[in-house]
Amino acid sequence: VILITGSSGQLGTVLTEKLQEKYGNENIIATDLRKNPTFNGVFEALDVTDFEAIKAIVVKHKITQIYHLAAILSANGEKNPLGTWDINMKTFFNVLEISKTYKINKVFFPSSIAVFGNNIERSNTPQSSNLTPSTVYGISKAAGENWGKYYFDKYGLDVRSLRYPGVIGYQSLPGGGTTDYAVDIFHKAVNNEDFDCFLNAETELPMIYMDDAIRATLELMEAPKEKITVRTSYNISGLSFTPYQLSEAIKKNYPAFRISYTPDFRQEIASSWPMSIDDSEAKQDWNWKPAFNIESMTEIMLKNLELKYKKTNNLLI
Ligand code: VAH
Repeated sequence: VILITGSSGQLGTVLTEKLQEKYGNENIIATDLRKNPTFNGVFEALDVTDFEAIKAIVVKHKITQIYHLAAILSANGEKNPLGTWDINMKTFFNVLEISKTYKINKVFFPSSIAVFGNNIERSNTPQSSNLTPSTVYGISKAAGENWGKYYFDKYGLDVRSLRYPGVIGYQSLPGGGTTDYAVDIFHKAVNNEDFDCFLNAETELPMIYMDDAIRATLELMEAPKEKITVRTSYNISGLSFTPYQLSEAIKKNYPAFRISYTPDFRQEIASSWPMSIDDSEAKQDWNWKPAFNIESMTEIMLKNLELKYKKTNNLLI
């Protein structure tokens, strides 16, 4: 039985559904502070900073695997650095300790390209780069990766992790990240609105389409244990583009679409991150290969959001 924290979040919403499809609704226990109104399945309200509350759920549902997705993202994290550190670390320590005590089979910890900071090779950033994160979110992810490895080395806890690029999907909205623009832009485009981007036109960042992000997660978690040679967190790549390139891809479908640029504090964060990622280790160890490029992603995002907004508008009428 699988426990997911952060199940109402951007990634959690879609990952929960995929896990339900794969293992059956009754074997997936979704948890978050609040339930998604549309969620179907077993849900428990949970504040992951509450050790006793997680423990109770683990015992009650005889949990064997945990996907710990709850966290504060990069941009929001900068508004309250110490609070973010507390939440991101306390929740993960709770998960690690409970997993050790109750002999959880596998734990998934999402890391991020935010672990990288200035002084890296920004193109094709290698797995083994020096980690000098520029945000408290990145610092918490870099620390988390190492704690995961520590629990594996010392206690044999099977913690697995990916360094996600910015995740782009139509099913859910991101909350407070630096890569959020790449989702917001699609919502504006299908509503025939202009988009003002908080990064400048040339800011190239690593991104990944939601289906690829979910597939990478499941492939990593299903890989035979002996294949996992990276116990901190795997670099994975999807695609890379700038806001300008994305707007051009959107214009092929929406010729009237207009983008403007008003960089804010998030520009500095983005400028410290890689532009693209070298994921040789993930390729080698568990055959990672992304399937989406900017054209196929743009097409599928626009099509699905058009359908979504059409449905909501019909309901409103
Ligand atoms: C953020 N989307 O912007 C997250 C991510 C690639 C960065 O971890 O904070």
